[in-house]
Amino acid sequence: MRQRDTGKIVILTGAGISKESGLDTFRDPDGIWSRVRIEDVATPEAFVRDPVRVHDFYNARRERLRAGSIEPNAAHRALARLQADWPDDVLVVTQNIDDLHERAGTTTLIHMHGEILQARCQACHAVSAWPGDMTMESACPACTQAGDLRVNVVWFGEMPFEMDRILEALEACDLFVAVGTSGSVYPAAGFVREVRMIGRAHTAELNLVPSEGHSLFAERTYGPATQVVPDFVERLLNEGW
Ligand code: BJW
Repeated sequence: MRQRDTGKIVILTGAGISKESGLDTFRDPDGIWSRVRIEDVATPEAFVRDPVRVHDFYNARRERLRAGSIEPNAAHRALARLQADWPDDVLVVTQNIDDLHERAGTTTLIHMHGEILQARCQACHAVSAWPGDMTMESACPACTQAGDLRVNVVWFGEMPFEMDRILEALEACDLFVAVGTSGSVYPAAGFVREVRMIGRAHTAELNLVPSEGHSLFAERTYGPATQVVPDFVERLLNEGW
């Protein structure tokens, strides 16, 4: 393991890190929100109104994720390597619901917007692994009740997961890095402000193009994640920040 002087690192990732693995982003011109409306598939109201449509939307994305061609890319692997080298100091907070960070080897990871490969029972609140299709007939593995399962993701208007743990890590960090996120969805979009308010940490944005909050980052590097993330990690491991 390499040694260095200081610091805790929080890395926030978004859909851009999985783009070169073959998964769509949301707000790019060819992104998911160019094909479906948020109000139809990604709110609790949409699920009440038309659960079959919402299940179908996530079933199709689950099937895509399971396709043999979808693998972690060099950016996921670089973050896993950073965490393996500095296991006590690196927390990855992802907005992504895919499992590519885990498959790359990242272990200290928060899925703040949930996981598409999990089901949550609205009757007993149990969370279960759910690799296949989900329908209105699907039964909860814990309470056996059918018809109450939903995908375990965070829709608009719902509270993201593990916010207390995330805010604590942001307060304690010395380096905050945002990778592949447009900075348009809160509370994640506000993390850089939280970190700056405390005033100690270095902040870096790695993205294809400047995000909405780009001017808040002290350091900005633009290019495909598979190039800029491994370069950034190599620099961190060799020179620190
Ligand atoms: C590349 C690349 C390559 C491409 N390499 N880069 C008014 C003001 C402020 C807030 C609100 C408001 N009205 C409502 C709100 C709150 C709302 C919100 O933020 N709305 C905004 C639209 C304004 N937020 C919420 O409701 C959240 N909950 C909440 O706030 O609870 C209350 C609370 C209060 C206080 C504290 C804490 C909580 C919940 C948000 C849930 C978001 N859910 C989704 C769907 C999840 C399930 C699913 O996947 O279907 O999460 S929406 C979608 O957006 C998904 C993503 O995680 C999220 C962020 O998107 P992301 O990852 O940034 O993707 P893109 O596509 O936007 O950007 C990709 C970037 O990658 C781009 O910049 C590209 O350039 C780049 N890129 N290729 C590197 N190869």
